[in-house]
Parts: sequence; structure tokens; C-alpha cells
Amino acid sequence: MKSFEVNFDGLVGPTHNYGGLSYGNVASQSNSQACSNPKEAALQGLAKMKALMDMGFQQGVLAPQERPDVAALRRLGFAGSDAEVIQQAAKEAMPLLVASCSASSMWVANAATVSPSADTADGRVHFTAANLNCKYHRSIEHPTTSRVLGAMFADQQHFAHHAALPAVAQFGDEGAANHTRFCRTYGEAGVEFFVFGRSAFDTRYPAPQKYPARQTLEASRAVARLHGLREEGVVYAQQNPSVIDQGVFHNDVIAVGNGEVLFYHEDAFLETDKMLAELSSKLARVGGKFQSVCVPRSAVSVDDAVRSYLFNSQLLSRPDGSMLLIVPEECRSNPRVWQYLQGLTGAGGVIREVQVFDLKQSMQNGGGPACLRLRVALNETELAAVNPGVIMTAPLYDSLTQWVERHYRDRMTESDLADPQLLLECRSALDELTQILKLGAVYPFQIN
Ligand code: SUG
Repeated sequence: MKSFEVNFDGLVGPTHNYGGLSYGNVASQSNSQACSNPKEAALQGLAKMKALMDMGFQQGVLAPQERPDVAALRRLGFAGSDAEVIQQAAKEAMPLLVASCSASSMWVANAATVSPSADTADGRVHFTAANLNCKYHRSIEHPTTSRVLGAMFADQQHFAHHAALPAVAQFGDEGAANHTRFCRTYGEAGVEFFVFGRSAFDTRYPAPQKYPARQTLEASRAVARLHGLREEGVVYAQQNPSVIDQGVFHNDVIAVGNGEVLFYHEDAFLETDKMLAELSSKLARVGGKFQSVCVPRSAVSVDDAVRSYLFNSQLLSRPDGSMLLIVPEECRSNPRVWQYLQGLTGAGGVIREVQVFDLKQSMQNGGGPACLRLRVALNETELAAVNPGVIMTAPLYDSLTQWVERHYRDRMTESDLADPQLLLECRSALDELTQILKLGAVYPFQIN
């Protein structure tokens, strides 16, 4: 049976703004309070989805969330009508209003961890929504994420959904951004690779000194248990705490894997040799031949990796078995990174082609091509069971582009977030979106 990797990209929501909300994420901190352009952000994301679809890849779309999240503000004690809640928060606690307006659900690599059916005990595709416990503005995403994923992957014969892990830092879970899967073909059993930043319960593991480690070992292990993964099909590795302190807040900022290939920076992990050996032997057990491509620090420093987002790229398999790397424009404007990429694709190795995309609106908040997509490996039967409304097609691309043009503003600053009219605009846009994507009622304003 045929199998595919389907990339579901997050559609950027109408409140996209630069709130400076993510301590430890260099781009988010340095662009705090800059004026954003939600319309451009959404169109940049849609252009990437369309380009991948046109190249023959399976592409889907994941809906944004209702923002401002008035219910979240009410839980923090703001009261009255929706407009009063927003106005009171703007007056008394602007950072809380900004957090409740974040369009951060666009980075769907953090929406959930997904295990394909070939890896799981019950033969279903398993999803665990990420609790995103490290940052308040992201911790409010998972209830709606679960509803949206449930509406996209509704068939219980094929898809199993787990609620987010307990909402405490000890089970901090950031979803697929710290999870990679190696396999020979997408439909065969593979090796799931979980990368954690710290252990919450075992003090023998080192931890970063400056910035938070968002993913814990205990969260990764819990997800593996929930999904029914076999011990011999899982590898855990620790991120090098010193790169977290340099701005590598997720593993997907320093490594990316696909098929039998891991593309990573020399400084990405602790105990790298042991980890590579384990990946290699576990993949061999399921018939795969593990390959790693290490980028030496002498060619690309950690700082250049963080600024360019070289590793926040999409590594995609082409029909001839070679691979294509989708990178952000910032890689081309960094001379060391660009030179490295020219050498890499010219060397006759597995990565043969680089394609560049302009994702500046998302990049300025620390979200590159890989952050914007959630990978779901599916066989033909499972793909047929996905809600067809969320699979990208030329007509859907046209409808979504027109929808963005109709509903989105082209500039957004703090004072715009305080405008109660924005809430009404967003709700009417999202109401229409659920019809375009055939999701049913998934947003709090639709179900309460
Ligand atoms: O969680 N930025 C996101 C970026 C997430 C990137 N995802 C992956 N690497 N997979 C974050 O830090 C910034 C929001 C603001 O500051 O307005 C933000 O949430």
C-alpha cells in the first residue's frame, strides 16, 4: 500500500503580532513591539503550501485559533461584556491582553506529537496535543488544538487522540518540534526520536543555565507510552544545554530528520556518538540504513544556525530517493550558511536541492518552514479517512487566499489589539473558515 508524509501547515491567524512573549526565543525577543502584517504573514504561509502542493507533495492546512481569547482573560479575573474584558485588560494588564491575542498556534510543529500507525501497538495513528506549558500564551492553545485535530482526523478506526499531558513544567511538552521519525518508507515501522531539554525528576541530567528547557524527558516518555510505541522503536537524546542557552529553544532549531537521514549541527546533542549508534542499530532492525549529515561548527556556528534557521527547514523526499531542503530566505542572506548549502547540494550526497521561501513575518517571531508544519505519515486508507476539507487543492488555495484578503488587516500593533472590533472581525472570519475547511464547530464562540 502507498504511504505518504502529509504536511499540515498552520494558517496564520488574523491577530499575528510581535508580542515579545517567548523568553529564550531570540527572534521573538528582538522584534518585540514591532508592527506586524497579518495579511502578509498568512499569504506567505499559503504560498509555501501551494508551492509544495504544486511540486507533488501531499499538503494540508491546520486552522488558527480564536483570538483574543476572551475566555482566558475571564479566567484571570476580567469581567463584563467581551468588549469590557478587552478594554479592562488593555488598561490594567497589557501583557496579558497581548498573550491572549497571540497567533502562536500558527507554529503547528508544536501542536501535537504524532505517531504513525506502523509504530503503534493498536495500529492507529496517535496524536497527543502538546501542553506548551513553558509559555502562558502557548499553554492556552491545546483545548482548541484538540478540537481541530479531532475534526480533521475524526475516524476512530484509524485515529486516536490523547489530551495534553498534565499542565505543569515537569511534563512540559512542545510536540513534534522535539520529535523526529526515521523510517525506510513512511508506511513501514520506524524509529521515533524524542529530544528533551532536561529531566524534571532525575538530577543526573544537566540543564541550561540561562534560558528554559521546554521539553522534559518525562513528557517525552509519557507520549511514547500513550502512543504504544515499542522500546526498540524509540530513541531518547538530550539537547546540549549550552545551545538552549544560545537560543535553540526547540530541537527543530538545530536538527531535522526525514526518511533515513538526520541533518544536524555538531553541537546539537549530548553524547552524540552513542545516540547515532542507537539510531543506526534500531533503524537497521526495521530494515533501514541510517545516514547522518553533520554540519560542523567551523562551517556554521550555533549563532548563524539560530539567526538563519538553517535547521528549521523541511527535508523532503523526492521520487528518485534524493532529498530537497526547504529553507527560509534568511539562509540565503547569511553568506556562511549559503556557502555551506551550495557545498552540500553540490557534493553528490543525499540532499541535492535547496529551495528558498520568504516567511519573514513568521521568522520574526522565531518560526521557520519547519515550525509551520505538522507532519503526519499516513497510508492510502488513512489519507482517505482524513476530513477532505483540510487537504490543499488549487481551489482551496484560491478560497483561502480570498478569505485572507477579505478579512485580514495589513498592520497590527498593541493599540490594534485593544480594539474590541478586532474580536468581532476575527470571529466572523473564523466562522467562515470553519465552513471553508468543513470543520464544524471548533471555536469557543461557536460552542458556548
Ligand atoms: O513558541 N514564538 C514561538 C515560535 C515557535 C517555533 N516553533 C518551533 N521551533 N517548532 C515560540 O516561541 C512568539 C510570540 C510573540 O513573541 O509574539 C512565539 O510564541
